[in-house]
Amino acid sequence: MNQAELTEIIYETTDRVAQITLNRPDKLNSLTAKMHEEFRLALDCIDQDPRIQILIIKGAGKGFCAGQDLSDPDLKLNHLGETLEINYNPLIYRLTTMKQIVIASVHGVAAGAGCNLALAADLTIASKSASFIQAFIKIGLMPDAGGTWFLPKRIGLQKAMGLALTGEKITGEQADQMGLIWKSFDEEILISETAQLANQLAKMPGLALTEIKKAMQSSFNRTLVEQLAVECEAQDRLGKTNDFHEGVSAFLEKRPARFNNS
Ligand code: LHQ
Repeated sequence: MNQAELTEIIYETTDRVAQITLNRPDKLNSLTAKMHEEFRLALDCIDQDPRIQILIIKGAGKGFCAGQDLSDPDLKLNHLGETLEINYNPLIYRLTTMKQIVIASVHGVAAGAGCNLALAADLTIASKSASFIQAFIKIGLMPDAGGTWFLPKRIGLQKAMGLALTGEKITGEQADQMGLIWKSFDEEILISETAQLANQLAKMPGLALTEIKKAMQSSFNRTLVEQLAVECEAQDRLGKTNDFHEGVSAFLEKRPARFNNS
């Protein structure tokens, strides 16, 4: 992909970590059809780059993302389902099923579909002062982009209903305490904590990270017996990897493991 083609996101890679920055700071990084198109191009690049193990998603400027750009001329107001089908649903599905671990790093506002984009990550981290808002009800809509799926599963039906029905804002610190996100940090250290988490995961055995993601993300539609069988098959695959043998050898030899994703 030619970086010059990108005007609404920034795509960067360093070693095993890719980063997508939503880049319309004047409009609180609200999502346009063009931004979705660029997002897809960046995800295609990640698919084609076997080195990438971690994806960070963040926002430029003062916030993460204010959801759909309500003034985007490409948005067909009488056909919202079409926009969801073409842009949002494939994006959310792709993030939750891609083999890389996705980290959303949220500062400032995450509202509407922007909030649910952040929740679609495998790990969502935020500044304590960030705002998570299911803003949809204020404009006569309901949560989309996976909101009605993520919220009850993470925080239970009552809190999910409360957030969706009232559109009440919660801070990053409250989201952390409710179990909506992984962790919250003081704003000054969010960037360094994001990098630290990404680098920590980038050094881990990638095949195992992917098996964890696949098993967890798909667990909700299975019984315990079915899930035990999924674990059995996946663990059997992992037991045959070089990384498992390296992990055990390193443990027995009391040295750090050197994983190579094979
Ligand atoms: C925006 C937006 C925005 C355009 C701030 N659009 N300009 C998906 C697909 C298909 C169908 C429909 O639904 C969906 C789901 C959705 O996501 S629907 C949209 C859900 N989002 C919202 O309703 C949030 C709307 N924004 C707000 O309520 C406020 O901007 C929040 C509370 C997010 C932030 O407030 P402030 O910090 O006071 O910032 P601001 O309002 O001054 O915004 C800064 C600028 O960004 C401003 O532009 P301007 O040119 O006036 O300086 C806003 O107009 C613009 N902006 N959100 N969603």
